[in-house]
Amino acid sequence: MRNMQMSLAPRRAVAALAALLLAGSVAACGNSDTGSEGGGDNEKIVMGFSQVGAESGWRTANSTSVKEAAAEAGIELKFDDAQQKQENQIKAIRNYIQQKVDVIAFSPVVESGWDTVLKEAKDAGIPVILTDRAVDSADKSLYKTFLGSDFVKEGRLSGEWLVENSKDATGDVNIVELQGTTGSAPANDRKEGFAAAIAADPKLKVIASQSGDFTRAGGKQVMEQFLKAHPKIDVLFAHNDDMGLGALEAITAAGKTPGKDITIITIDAVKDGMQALADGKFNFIAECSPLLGPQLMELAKKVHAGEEVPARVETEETTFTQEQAKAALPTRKY
Ligand code: GYE
Repeated sequence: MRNMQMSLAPRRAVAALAALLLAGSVAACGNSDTGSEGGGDNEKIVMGFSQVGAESGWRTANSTSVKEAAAEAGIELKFDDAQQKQENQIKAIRNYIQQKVDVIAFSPVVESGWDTVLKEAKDAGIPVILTDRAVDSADKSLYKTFLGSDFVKEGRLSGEWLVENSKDATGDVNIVELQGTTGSAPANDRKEGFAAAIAADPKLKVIASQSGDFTRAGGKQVMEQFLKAHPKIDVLFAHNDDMGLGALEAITAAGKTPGKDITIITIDAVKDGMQALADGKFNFIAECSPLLGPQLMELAKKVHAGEEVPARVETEETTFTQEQAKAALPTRKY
């Protein structure tokens, strides 16, 4: 661990001096003390990263992005897959604290229950960056920044599309909802944003809403139950592509045509989801970008150098219709 107490002004002065020396000759190379204390490049930043799991295509793309960006940025990455369990994440974070890593980054599987371990990191002087998902801790000093999407907006955009495309429908429009992992920020927020948007039209009714845990298997299984319990389902709103893809199997097996008999709205826009959209099986996707790695590494460097970072860094995203998916697919990276 480097000395993080050093104030910015002397560090800048040292950096400027080092630059001068480097410009003139190779003299600066000999002075390793100056290099390391000045936040120089000869000591690698060590990041401990606790990932949620490998539950979806989004998650796989996110893990790849983090690993690639760390290598690119010259950051040594310790990576742990928590298999969707909060206790595993807490264990991993405690390990990182013990190992005295420079920065801890993690994507919290659920929103609550983090205060104790975050306090431990803070007391150890290790900055924490939240990536992808948020925590509900009242004490915002427990982490430096939160990098990720606006999940409420994703839900709202999904709902607004449905309002717009249900204008001509007569009678009730029955919606079933496949929620993400119970207690997770994206499940809570997408549900909230969607509900707020569809409130604009009283004929839009959520008749069933249950967690499919963000997995294909979960989506398939819960959709089977929905189809058995409800003879008239007009719309499926799935909190991610993978659950929507799992649900496709259940819908087809029930003798219905996805995208026609049942309108399907999902979130993420990973390749398989975009393919389903282009093929006419999905009807609309609100994008959620998993490519957070480069921004995360940049924030880690700044936080490690003691620089100020914004409390919230939002990902830029769009939405896709079937036609837009066809156009975007050939150049889609994930
Ligand atoms: O939408 C889903 C994944 O936290 C934004 O987690 C992420 C969500 C993503 O399992 O596919």
